[in-house]
Amino acid sequence: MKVGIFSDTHLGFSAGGKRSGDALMQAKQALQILVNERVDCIIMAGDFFDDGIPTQESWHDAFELLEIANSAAKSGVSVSLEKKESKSAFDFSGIPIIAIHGTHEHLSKSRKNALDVLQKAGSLLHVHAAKSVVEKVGDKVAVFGIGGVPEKYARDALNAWKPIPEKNALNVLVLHQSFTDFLPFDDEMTATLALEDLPKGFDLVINGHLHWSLQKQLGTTIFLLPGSTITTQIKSSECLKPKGVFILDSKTMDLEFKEIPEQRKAFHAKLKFEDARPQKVLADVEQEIEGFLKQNTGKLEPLIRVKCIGSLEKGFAQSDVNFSGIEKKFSEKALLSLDKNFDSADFKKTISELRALQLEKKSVSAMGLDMLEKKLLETSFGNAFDVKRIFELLSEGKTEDVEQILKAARKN
Ligand SMILES: [Mn+2]
Repeated sequence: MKVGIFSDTHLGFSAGGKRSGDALMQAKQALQILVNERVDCIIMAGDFFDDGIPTQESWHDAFELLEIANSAAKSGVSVSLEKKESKSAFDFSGIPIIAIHGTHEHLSKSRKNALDVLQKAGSLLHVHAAKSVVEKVGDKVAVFGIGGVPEKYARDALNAWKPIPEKNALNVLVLHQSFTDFLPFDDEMTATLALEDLPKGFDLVINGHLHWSLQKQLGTTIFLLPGSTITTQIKSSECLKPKGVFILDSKTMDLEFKEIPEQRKAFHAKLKFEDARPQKVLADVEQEIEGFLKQNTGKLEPLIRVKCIGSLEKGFAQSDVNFSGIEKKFSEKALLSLDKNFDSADFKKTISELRALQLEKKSVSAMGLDMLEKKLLETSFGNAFDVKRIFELLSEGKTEDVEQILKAARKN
């Protein structure tokens, strides 16, 4: 069997911004590659949408995208979904897509998430803490999926589920989390899972969430990060390889990478200065941008991120480095993201300040949820109920529902 793999399409990303069309444009090419390669089934590893509650426009994008697989010629496989004791056949048109939700689509247990809606529409199969078996004469692939959850619950969620590989099948585990092995520093708040925590006996483990692509052999298991189909944050790890899809041959276990033909290239540089004058910084940044523009082979204006660190000559402050001239000069040629973070005697960044900056990158709702969780831990409620649900209800103004949940929690 040929299994197509893609992840993190982030439909709706940068809505209204300069890159508003990128997510759909690149995802359509990704899916088209898999259809052209006549894969038998397709696995999607989460973050199909950029938002947990997609906009009308994002739904439109989703159906436009999925139609590519849904209207393709049938591959002749049968697909079933097994969750706990129940087993049902998935009635699909075209080439079946087996998907998990990502951290972006994650909602509290009591709610239907965006992928549940797509499954109801027959567009894909949403597998969460469940197994889907794909069969074609003499060939069987068992896909075990678990959707993305907040990192601090990831380890517990995986341990509670305990997927057991099938005999006489190719066993694939699909998840959507961070792994401590891939973090630049040890930070318990951003990942609880390590590669060694992965359940054993799987032939292939596919992990979404991390947007760069990587393939790693773990004993008899192939660990694959398919990477996203779009660059959301311009990180150095993401700029090294182009975006694309993977195709697995279930017989030979060969994994082939296919690049998305028309994609917005991303470049990243970190320039380090020592006692430099602002003029020198600006000249170097400009030279770096020129170099990247020469390297850009794509038709689209590239994403270029340049970060300047180090120190400025005595008497100069960070505010003396003004990028506005450069931004104007290249405004038609590239999407620039220029950043400066110089050390200076009167403005030394402490670790805690950096952490605070990192926190600021979180969405307002994520920060709000964190605060609510912290406050609740200080009360007698502790973690007696689903905080995310409470937060959602509070933000929708449904205080009466919140009161009821709190009353019920007090009884327990
Ligand atoms: Mn993602």
